[in-house]
Amino acid sequence: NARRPRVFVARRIFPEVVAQLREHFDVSTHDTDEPLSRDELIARLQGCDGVFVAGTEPIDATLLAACPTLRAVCSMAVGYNNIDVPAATARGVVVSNAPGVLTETTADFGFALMMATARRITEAEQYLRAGHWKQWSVDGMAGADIHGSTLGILGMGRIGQAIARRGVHGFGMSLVYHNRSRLPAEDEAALGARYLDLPGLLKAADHLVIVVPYGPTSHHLIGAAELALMKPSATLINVARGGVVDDAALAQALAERRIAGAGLDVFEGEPAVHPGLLEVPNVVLTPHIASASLPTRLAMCQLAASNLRAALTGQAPPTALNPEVLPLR
Ligand code: 8YV
Repeated sequence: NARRPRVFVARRIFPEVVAQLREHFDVSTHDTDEPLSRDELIARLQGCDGVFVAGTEPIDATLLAACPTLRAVCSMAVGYNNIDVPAATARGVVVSNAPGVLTETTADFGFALMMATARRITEAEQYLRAGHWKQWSVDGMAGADIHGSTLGILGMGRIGQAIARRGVHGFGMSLVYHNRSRLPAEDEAALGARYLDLPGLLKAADHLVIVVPYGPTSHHLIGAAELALMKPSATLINVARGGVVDDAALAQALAERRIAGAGLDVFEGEPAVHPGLLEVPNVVLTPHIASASLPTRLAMCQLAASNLRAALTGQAPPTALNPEVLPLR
């Protein structure tokens, strides 16, 4: 006799995942890629028990207060800086993210960006397409080596470690890293990883890959002062979040060749991109697609859907961020 829980899917996702949700819930969907405004989202959430989001919808205290029936916020992203988890916890709303399923795919892409940046693949293709390739040149489009160089990882979580494994085992790179906490000694030993403070990491890395979560403590973690510590031959790769890097300072450092290049999948204020980054040649720019292999995007959706199912049927969601709220219900 109990009514089926109501779920709103706030992004266009794979139809088979919506179909799975419909087996358990009354589902309404937003079917275009145009993001909903905050007011539209609040309107669509009235009377809903759960919401499926990506890493983009701002789920803050005001929105939660305006949607009092909401009991579960399930995101298909691993990063959850768009969700105010303490505010959700205070209201008894369970929140989940989607860790694990995108680790290897995102690490593949981080590595691809690093290689494209070091070897100037985008710049070289543009040169070719523009018809500038008329002869061979001894230093034409010559870049930096990956193999045998020093890989610097800022943020040694799941994705950071997956990138580190590729670098060490696949490319014979030596590994330096900085993280809130050190890896266990056996993990450091397995990777030959050297822990450094942030300035030490910036000075040592030939290729710096940023994989830290975004939040108040990582906002503009890399700005002009930090970029100034890097080698002029170094590259910087960001597959974490826009805002961790000060894009204006980075554009300037690239323009002045204070570092050799950057590979960026994420931007402050995306989908807008700092105009200075669009002007410099020594940067590889991609539209936030590090997790975008089809199997991985499907797995991310399915994990978010599993979390919703569990949260709204009284089971433990596989990847809840605040499972402590559940016994309260
Ligand atoms: C998502 C991401 O594509 O998981 C994350 O944190 O940034 C990406 O994998 C994006 O957030 C949309 O869900």
